[in-house]
Amino acid sequence: KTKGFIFDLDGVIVDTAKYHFLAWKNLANSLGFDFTETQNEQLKGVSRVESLKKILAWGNTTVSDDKFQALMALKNTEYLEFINKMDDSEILPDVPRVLDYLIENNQGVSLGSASKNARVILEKVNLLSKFKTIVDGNDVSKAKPDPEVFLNAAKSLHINPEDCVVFEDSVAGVQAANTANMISIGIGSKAVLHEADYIFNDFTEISTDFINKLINN
Ligand code: G16
Ligand code: MG
Repeated sequence: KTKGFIFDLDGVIVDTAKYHFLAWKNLANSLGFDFTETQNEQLKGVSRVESLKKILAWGNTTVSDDKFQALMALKNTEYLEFINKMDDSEILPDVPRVLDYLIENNQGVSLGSASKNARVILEKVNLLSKFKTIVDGNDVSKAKPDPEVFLNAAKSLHINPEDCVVFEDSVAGVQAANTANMISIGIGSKAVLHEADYIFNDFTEISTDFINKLINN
């Protein structure tokens, strides 16, 4: 049977989550406040606009619409400086093994990311050709935990949501997958991702047996 396997990007395929954190932290510091790594969990998987809204609220700061746009642009410029230095050494462990296994077994492989920089990052790490379809921050209007991005990915693969599996590192993304009626697989810590159907620290813990069960269930 052909199932849909939808991969989140930041924090699942590559550890760009650390670059988002650094860039947002520098921005907050420049505005005169800071936020913690625990607060940062709430930014994962969330769109650029929603992230800045949360950060400004944490700092009890309000800005004009023009300033808001300027701050988003500033953050993205710094983020892109990190991205431009990336290469395939930054692909997270065993991601290529799982991607290649799914492709060899004729499964639908799609990207479902909130990032507007998704294509650039996949090109940098040489994984663009692995994905049959890509749905990213340029294609959706509602940020995770809204299921829009994953429902669009399922549609792009011509596979029913019930036959899709989502790999996610964020709370918002796991919630989006669950709302979309997909199997959610959390990549990261059990303490954070407890709403997921399955949780693994990383792809090295995902066996061929387990993937076969997902394909055949
Ligand atoms: C990612 C990150 C989020 C980030 C969002 C938008 O989503 O997890 O922290 O805010 O993309 O990114 P950009 O500013 O590059 O458009 P995902 O869904 O790939 O984890
Ligand atoms: Mg993510």
